[in-house]
Amino acid sequence: MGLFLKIAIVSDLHLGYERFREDAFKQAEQALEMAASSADAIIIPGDIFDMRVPKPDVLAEAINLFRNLSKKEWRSRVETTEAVNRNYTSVPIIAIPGTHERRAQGVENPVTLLGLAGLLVDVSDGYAVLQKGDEKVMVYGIGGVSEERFLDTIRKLDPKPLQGHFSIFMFHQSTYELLPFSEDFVTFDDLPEGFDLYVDGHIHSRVEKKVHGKPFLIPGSTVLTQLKDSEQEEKGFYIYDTVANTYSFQKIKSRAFFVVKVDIGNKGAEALVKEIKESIEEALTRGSKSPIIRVQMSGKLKKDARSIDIDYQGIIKGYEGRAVVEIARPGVEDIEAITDVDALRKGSLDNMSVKDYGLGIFMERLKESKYNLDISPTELFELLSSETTKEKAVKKALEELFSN
Ligand SMILES: [Mn+2]
Repeated sequence: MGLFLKIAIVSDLHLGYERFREDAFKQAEQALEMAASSADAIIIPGDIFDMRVPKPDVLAEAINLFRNLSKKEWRSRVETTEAVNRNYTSVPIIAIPGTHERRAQGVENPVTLLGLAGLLVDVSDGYAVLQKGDEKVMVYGIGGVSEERFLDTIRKLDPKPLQGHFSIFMFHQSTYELLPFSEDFVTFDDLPEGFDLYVDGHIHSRVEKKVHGKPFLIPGSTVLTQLKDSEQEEKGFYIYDTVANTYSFQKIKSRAFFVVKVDIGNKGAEALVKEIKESIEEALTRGSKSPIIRVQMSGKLKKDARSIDIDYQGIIKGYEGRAVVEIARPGVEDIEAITDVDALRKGSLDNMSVKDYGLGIFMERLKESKYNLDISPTELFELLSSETTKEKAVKKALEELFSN
């Protein structure tokens, strides 16, 4: 009959990501176009955009991308929706906002805008039903919320599968099994029961697990963002066959990323520079076009050698056009490195985003100062980080804090 439904799961596109803006766009475009030509529908568990308030040119990029997809001859269509926002299309592209798009409550986010424009279906806090012939698929979505509110949100919404439908539960959060360092994270058991497939975003590397005996999939991001060891794997997306209950990972052409380790081990400045260059040259022989190479150093220089004598910027510049080089020095405050070290200290995997790390520090400090106010710390964090100028953010937060 050929009526099986193939669902592509594409996540964390991070359009507008400043550092690798073109990679973000090209790799998102490639993943979505491949998905559109090989699947009957696309679901996106969050972080289409890298920021809550994308600039008009980033919005234009996204609009063009999704408009092209919506013109395709789709073999399935969205028949019904029951979500917070109204639906304006039958094109089978279903999404939720993620943490990067998350804004203070009651403020529109950019994924909702794409939904309003009829370019995709925003299934926040509700569901959509896809149909192809007799085959029906239901997708229930909960957009990214602060971690400590997620369990309450599940309880309040009480998501249930639909009878006679292949039912998918889609969300964008951390889970305790994958990141065992915060009691705020839900466990697999907390997720609603009875769905045929669980799909999560947020984590930028690939995950395949089981929840309530059913597949749980995270495709990872389509663009490199955190430059961690775990991001050296190939990028791509999943295609899930809802009749055979099988899935496969489809790779995209993404910029290669290599982490090379250099032991400073009592070297002098000159010897260290030589070793850094050799390790970069070695990575360049692996045959990728303009890869990102992160040099991870450990150890100390020999006694009378000074780090200041090493022209790291000169080394980086020397590879321009051939590679994007990043040199992580020990002892230099590098947020990603701190995140890694901290996550390791807490015995977790290295999958935490910088934002979550920032939020973690914020919560800890508030706890130390015995914070006790009506507004939740994460709401406060959202308020403080939702404005582009510090003055406005502080003003807004103060208003919120002292309005009663
Ligand atoms: Mn993300």
